[in-house]
Amino acid sequence: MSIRYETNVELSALADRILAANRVAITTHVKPDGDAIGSTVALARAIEYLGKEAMVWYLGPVMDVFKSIIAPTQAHVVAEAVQPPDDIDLIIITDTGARSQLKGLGDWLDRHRDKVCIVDHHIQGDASLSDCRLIRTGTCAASEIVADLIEELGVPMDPSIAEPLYLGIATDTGWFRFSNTTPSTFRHAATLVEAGADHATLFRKIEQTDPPSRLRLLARALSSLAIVANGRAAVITLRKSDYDAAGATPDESHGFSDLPLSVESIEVACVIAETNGGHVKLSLRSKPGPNAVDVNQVARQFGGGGHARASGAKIDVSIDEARPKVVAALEKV
Ligand SMILES: [Mn+2]
Repeated sequence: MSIRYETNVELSALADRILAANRVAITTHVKPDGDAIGSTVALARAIEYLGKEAMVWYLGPVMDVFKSIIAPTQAHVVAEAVQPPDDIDLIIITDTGARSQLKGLGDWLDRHRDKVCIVDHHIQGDASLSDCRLIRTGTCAASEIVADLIEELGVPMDPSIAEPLYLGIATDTGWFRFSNTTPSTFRHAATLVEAGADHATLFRKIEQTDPPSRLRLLARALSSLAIVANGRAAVITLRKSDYDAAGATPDESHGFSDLPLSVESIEVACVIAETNGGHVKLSLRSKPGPNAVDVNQVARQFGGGGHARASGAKIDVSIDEARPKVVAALEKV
């Protein structure tokens, strides 16, 4: 019988586990985002304040923009030859409870299962990872739960803890625009700004760091824009030659698929990008609402998938073959 992925501990019980430990390892999901970085770094600093040892372990590359947030806290990146130690008292996983997001640590987590606690805000996860789960699906970010945990621990909120927590809350809510933004989100944000989180500097550090090549690539992307399906769909085409001319790497077109949605009539947008291997990558986005297009269904037609509002696919044809097929699929939905 499988156990449901539900909360089963109180904040105070998790705080007691931390207070009883001396060496605490903290980890989070692969390719850590702002919430993953913010919740782990803040928790590590709070645990160090209590005179205990805290170590942070990340899976996959840490984006450069986060490095100044993490320093001076020591963070390790898991690799074949770099594994977390076994002599620890407690392991805290934040912002996920899914094995698929923790590949590379599975054996270590299972070996220490009775020491593992989860702090998460996602609906789905694997309860088999831990019997100590603090899951609040109504919170906007794991960082919001960690803020409460730090208060419960009696650690004063100083700028070095407030800043990463604010980062987690701000990035998971799209800087307070997404529907997961609640009155509690604003209350936490206010507390963190009062404690010294410099929100304007953080925004600049995280959101205004593009290289010029990305803007040059955007110019080429927008000049390829085609509006189809009676003005309801947009298609952007990016060829290998566009990346080369802009001097941009493949990941620099990240987020372009959201841009056409700023047009009132456009319900669905797709970026068709030629990859280095000669394949074609589709990124699909749609707006919420009564006539929302399920882009997961569209991506599935091309062997991909994802979510109803955001999904993607990789296809093994040339970009000139792919484009009319994508346009036809969008015309249909
Ligand atoms: Mn999160």
